[in-house]
Amino acid sequence: MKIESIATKTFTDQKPGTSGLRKKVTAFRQPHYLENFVQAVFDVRPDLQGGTLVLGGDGRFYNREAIGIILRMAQANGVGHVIVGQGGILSTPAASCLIRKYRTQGGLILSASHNPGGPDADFGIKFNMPNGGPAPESVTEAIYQRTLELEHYRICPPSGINIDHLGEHTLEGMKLTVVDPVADYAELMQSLFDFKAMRTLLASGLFSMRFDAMHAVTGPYALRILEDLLGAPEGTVMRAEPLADFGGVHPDPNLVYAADLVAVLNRPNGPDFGAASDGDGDRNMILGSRFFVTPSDSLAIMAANAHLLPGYRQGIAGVARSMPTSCAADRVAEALGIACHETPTGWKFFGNLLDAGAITLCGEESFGTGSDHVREKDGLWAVLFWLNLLAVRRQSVAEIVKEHWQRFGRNYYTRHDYEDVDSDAAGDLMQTLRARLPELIGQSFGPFTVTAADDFAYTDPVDASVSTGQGLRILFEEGARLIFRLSGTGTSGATLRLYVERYESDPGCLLEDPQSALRPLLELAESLAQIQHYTQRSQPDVIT
Ligand code: VG1
Ligand code: CO
Repeated sequence: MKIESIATKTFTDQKPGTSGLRKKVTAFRQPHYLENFVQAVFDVRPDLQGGTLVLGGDGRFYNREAIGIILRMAQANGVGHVIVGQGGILSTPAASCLIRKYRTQGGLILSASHNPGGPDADFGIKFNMPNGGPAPESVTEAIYQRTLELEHYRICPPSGINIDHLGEHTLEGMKLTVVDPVADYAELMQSLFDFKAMRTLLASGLFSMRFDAMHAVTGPYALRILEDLLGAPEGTVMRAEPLADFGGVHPDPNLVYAADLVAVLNRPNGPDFGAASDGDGDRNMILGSRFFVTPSDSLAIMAANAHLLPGYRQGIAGVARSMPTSCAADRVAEALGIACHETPTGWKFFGNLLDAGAITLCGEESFGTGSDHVREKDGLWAVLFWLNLLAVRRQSVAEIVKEHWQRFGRNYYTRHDYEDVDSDAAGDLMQTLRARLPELIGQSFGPFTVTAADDFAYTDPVDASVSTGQGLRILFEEGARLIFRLSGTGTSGATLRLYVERYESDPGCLLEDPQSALRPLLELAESLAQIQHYTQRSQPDVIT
């Protein structure tokens, strides 16, 4: 077998962020850039030699080219077997499913998730562990350190293999299996949810739904599961065809970027249930007729209702949420007598808790929910969870949420994003606020008294690893919170995220608009952090 050892140069910017390495396509296309990162992965994961690697991505621009390069490098690095999704397609949760099901040594997932795609937009790559989950910080750090010292990478000449052809291929020294990207995932979903009940609901004539795949990876998954297996009428899945540039839109399922879907759900006599997923299929947005379910509430409602669904009938062991996610799930956990863990932002922090059986469900405010069925957040899983719940409870989405608030109280919640802000200015804002935190404790601002203020740090209860600098928290009496964080997934400038929460238990005050219910806290955030001054913006770019 011909293996070339290519002399390379070092790039100093290959430190993975919240979810892998994300850069502009133009950065990835620099000579040796992708290759260096991939070689670093092979170097720090020696068990891939002779082992099996899962490979796929969300179909965005550069996906195919990158897969071609990675296959040649896998061959040169002695990987025994690669399982690749047909056409190079795998949603992030489907990749996690394959890694686990076939007991592989890990996977490489190509995606920049909800970031736009195309020649001038974003690309990304991340390594997932044998448990199917994103590599923990210790491993991403080792990969990064390796990129700083690497001098050569190994690659084989192109093999001419066609990844559109399903089945087994043999390359020199390596087996390659091209799999249907949907089949194993669809089978897993059928083991968790009551497909018969959902089919009956969809055939009842009393219910309709719409799913927006946003021209991203979930199109083929949603068509197969919702339209073929569950019998939803043709057209239920909109924007179903994956496109390399997602049709020019942000494949991010929120009220701003999925405005078309929102408009459909707001129509008189529109569908009863609406949902969308992101570029790589791990996020979800849940809508009812003229009704939006905040992701933090979605997690809490899932926890409170999981026992009604086949895959979770035995009850849930515990829940976890990322720190900025609202505390709605905590109240459910308390009522159920189970633990609620608070982790830093990013799915990689849930892995140990899931592996240890400490939690069954977990979620983030950023439109991510999931369970122990895989080790990634899972968009379509969340949609099926809700659909199954609607079939069991025979109530509307809004009724289920409002009943939940009546029982547990409501955690009013919003996130304001200031995108592509000057990096130094964003850093200054954070640094200035961080320095002020100690003096805030005990102070009152109108009705809000600060009980704690810190820079969030997390000690993993399973392996005792410590992660610091995970976001500035200002906590007030009676469950109000302000959180400031800088994004770790952006590719230009800095993105400041402000998360605002307030708990309300008065049954007469549960139906306000979150922006007005949170107005006093938003004003307090501005006065404490001088957001307008630092960002030079009078308003956030995105409100969710
Ligand atoms: C964002 C979200 C975070 C999520 C991450 C990856 O990170 O806030 O909750 O886990 O994206 O999601 P950040 O660092 O930009 O705030 V995805 O769908 O991009 O894999
Ligand atoms: Co995603």
